Amino acid sequence: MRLRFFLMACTCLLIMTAYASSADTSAPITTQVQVKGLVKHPFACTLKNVHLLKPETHTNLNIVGAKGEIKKVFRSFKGVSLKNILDSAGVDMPNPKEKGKYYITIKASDGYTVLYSWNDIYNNPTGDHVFLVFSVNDQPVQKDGQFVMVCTNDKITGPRHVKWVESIEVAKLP
Ligand SMILES: Nc1nc2c(c(=O)[nH]1)N[C@H]1C(S)=C(S)[C@@H](COP(=O)(O)O)O[C@H]1N2
Ligand SMILES: [Mo]
Repeated sequence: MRLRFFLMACTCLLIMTAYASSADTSAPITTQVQVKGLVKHPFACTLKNVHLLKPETHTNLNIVGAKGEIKKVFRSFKGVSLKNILDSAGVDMPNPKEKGKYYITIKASDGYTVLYSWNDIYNNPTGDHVFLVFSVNDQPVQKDGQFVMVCTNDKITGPRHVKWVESIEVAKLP
């Protein structure tokens, strides 16, 4: 009887461990964000130097899924604006007539990718609403981190909420 109980307990434990690992779909934590592509000064953004990029604190942002469901609540968050990041790197645009061809891709370590056009960031209110976030609700971003990006004026904020950001790249259409 004791043996049967022991074997049953072992089976339970095994199933639980298997379930826990299959439910863990998180991508590798990234410790730096490469700012690269068509920029004059490529650099790696880290928790050590992010403070040089004028961090801002904002409150009350919900991460909302496609069906309108609230997935996460940011009562407060700290981040640096994508525009400040791009200004530090210096977008390399020899011919300003081609500004409409420039875009910025935000890539995550699981392959998830989001883009902004140069005009979204520099010629539209959206440029004041896109942040590389390193702290949420007074805690460093850990499980989804160390950096996530958000666009706070999106109606549906989920799709352009990027977890595990690993690069910000400026590119240009042919
Ligand atoms: N790196 C990465 N970021 C991602 C995703 C993803 O699969 N990978 N899913 C997106 C989607 S579809 C939504 S709705 C939001 C909210 O997801 P969360 O509840 O997992 O934070 O994250 C977005 N960010
Ligand atoms: Mo989603």
